[in-house]
Amino acid sequence: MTQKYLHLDLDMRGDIAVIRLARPAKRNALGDAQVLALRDLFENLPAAARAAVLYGEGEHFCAGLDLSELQERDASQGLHHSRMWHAALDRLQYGPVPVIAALHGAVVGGGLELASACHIRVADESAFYGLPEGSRGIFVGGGGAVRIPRLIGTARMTDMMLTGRVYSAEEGERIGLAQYLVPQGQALGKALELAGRVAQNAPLTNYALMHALPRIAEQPADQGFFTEALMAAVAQSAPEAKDRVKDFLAGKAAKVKKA
Ligand code: 1HE
Repeated sequence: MTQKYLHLDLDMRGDIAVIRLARPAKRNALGDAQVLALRDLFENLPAAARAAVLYGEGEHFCAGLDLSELQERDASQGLHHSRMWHAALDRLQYGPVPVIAALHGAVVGGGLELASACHIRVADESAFYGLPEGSRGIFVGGGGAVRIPRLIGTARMTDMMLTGRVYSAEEGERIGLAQYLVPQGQALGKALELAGRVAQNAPLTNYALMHALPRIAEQPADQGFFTEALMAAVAQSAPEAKDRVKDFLAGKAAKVKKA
């Protein structure tokens, strides 16, 4: 089943929602209509979805904001435009299922902001990361100022924007922009493999990782420990958790193996 949005499509492969940025002629640049389509798509993911994969058609993941739409905007429109991006990427990050980004080619500007809102990033060797906003006389507006320093630190983001520094795929994996680095052409396959594994987790575990963990990580330690205890109590009380633990004790579940 494929659902078409503007320059965006959604294909259910079993319980994995595979989402494609589909505007290769413009390097998957995101205009307002696509940002709203992304918001709608994540608000209306099919109930059968247990995990999602996001990738870009063509040579690049995403060239960021559609610069052709930027020209005539005043300050108030700019504010609302940024808040629209926030709303859309918030739906993705705090949606119903974990999202795994498969990255290749340009992951720049708003493209990096989009990737940063995903829960796991898999990059192939062709990927490169930049924040050209600095040299275009603008600032990030899609949540990058919040999410990117949490991945790589404020100093590295400042350097990227001040100097136009571009990180390679290898560097990106080393500094924390992507958790996985794979040979060219293999990012989508790896992302689908990981999504298959994520989809087998207890739904409440995935929920806790998406919705509780980032909030706990931002809390003062004392409050964080308390929220963690509440989340742990809720998760372990689910019948599915009890069954999974029983299976392990009965020798029926996989052991943790050396990497
Ligand atoms: C675009 C865009 C775009 C390409 N908006 N049209 N992002 C940027 O500053 C990145 C700008 N793009 C690039 O640096 C390069 O295009 C790429 C490195 C991504 C790809 O290079 P390449 O050689 O494969 O493609 P190209 O020939 O540069 O572009 C192909 C077409 O896509 C061309 O249009 P055409 O009609 O001449 O064929 C380009 O104009 C078009 N194109 N990128 C509009 N971004 C929430 S705030 C976020 C703020 C930002 O994201 S600012 C950073 C914007």
